[in-house]
Amino acid sequence: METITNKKISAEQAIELEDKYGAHNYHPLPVVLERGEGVYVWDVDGKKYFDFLAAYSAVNQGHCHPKIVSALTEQAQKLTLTSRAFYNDSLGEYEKFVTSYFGYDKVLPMNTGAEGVETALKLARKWAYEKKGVAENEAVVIVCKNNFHGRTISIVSASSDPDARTNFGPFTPGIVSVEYNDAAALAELVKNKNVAAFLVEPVQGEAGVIVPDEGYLKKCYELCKENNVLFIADEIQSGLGRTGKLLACDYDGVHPDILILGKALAGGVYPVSAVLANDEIMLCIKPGQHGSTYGGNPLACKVAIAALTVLKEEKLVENSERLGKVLLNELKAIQASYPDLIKTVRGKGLFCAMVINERNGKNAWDVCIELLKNGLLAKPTHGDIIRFAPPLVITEAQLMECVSIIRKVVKMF
Ligand code: IF1
Repeated sequence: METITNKKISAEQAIELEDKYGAHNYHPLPVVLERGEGVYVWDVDGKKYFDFLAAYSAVNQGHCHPKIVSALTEQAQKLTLTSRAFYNDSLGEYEKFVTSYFGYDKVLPMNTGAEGVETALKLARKWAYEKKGVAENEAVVIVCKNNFHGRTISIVSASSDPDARTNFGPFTPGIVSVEYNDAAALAELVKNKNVAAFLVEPVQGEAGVIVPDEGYLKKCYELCKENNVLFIADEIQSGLGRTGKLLACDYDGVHPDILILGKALAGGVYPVSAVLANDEIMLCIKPGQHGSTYGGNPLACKVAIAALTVLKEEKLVENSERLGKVLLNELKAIQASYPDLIKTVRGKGLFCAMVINERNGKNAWDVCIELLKNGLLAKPTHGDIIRFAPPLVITEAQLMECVSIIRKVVKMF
């Protein structure tokens, strides 16, 4: 096999290399990308696509946003990583910026979303033992059925998805499931004095953009307050403008006790996650009790400040709210024209999903292949659901172009 220098690689070569040398833990759509800008990505043959997945809501600010990229490249010439063994000139500035941006006393900086979720779980347990007085090793965390919070063993211990759990046991104890969007069921479970926290996605992403009833989050938050249980919101995918509000919790006016962010916190340029909480909770973790080599590194700090600044300066939350309504209405109109192919559509802001009726052997994957051929990238989840979540920088004209592609493809089926 010839060595791959800077010679252009063909799509087939790229796929072959991944197949031969990479773990087979994904089944990607047959497209090999080499460039991204705003709502667009290009494959190695120069074909242009609308990216309607936005890297699972990590590129809300659009691909390779110049302001975020330059924050990265500028800092990369100065100081990339000190570890937390020493102070540096970037972390404190970022911590002040992000805590005032979301209204919390403190932030614990991590890298991936899963690390953020794990950190939140450790924080909640610590608080339960040291503040709530739960007996040692008795703390319970309540999670929702059909959740997705990441891929670590403790997180998949909380999953109800066989693909996520099978043959990854034994599982972490102290985790109880509750039906999503069912505050009455939660009311029963939070009476247990050993409950430390309730962990919830304000909109369930992987489950297929499941938007709970209005008031559900508020009711859950109140139940948590009444029972001295921490309300933890995993806004890694639903946050940062995706649903048309800065946080999806904002629809119910809920300020989570612990807020977990990731993905678009760094605009797809670098892995950055964050756990935010007030002192009463955050200071339960003492020096040496938790950390990470890269957590809060100078690169991450500068990139995150730029990503959050872009979100505000370019009014991406407002754009998501306005165009999300347009997208959902257009998808509803398409569904009404093709009810036998499309079971339902749903969404909040630029976070939408279409549920396909599998028929004559055609499923969501086949629809996504046709969308790809027509210049729009979207990925099916759980077999019959197609998620439509473009970068929040999309314009109305671009959105309408995408709607016509979706309509054209649906018509073909
Ligand atoms: C994959 C989807 C999956 C998340 C929420 C935590 C995490 C995620 C709400 C963990 C990550 C990613 C992971 C990626 C595909 C994508 C995903 F939901 F977005 F579609 F898998 F379910 N909380 N979601 O959505 O964050 O550790 O990945 O940074 O694993 O295939 P991470």
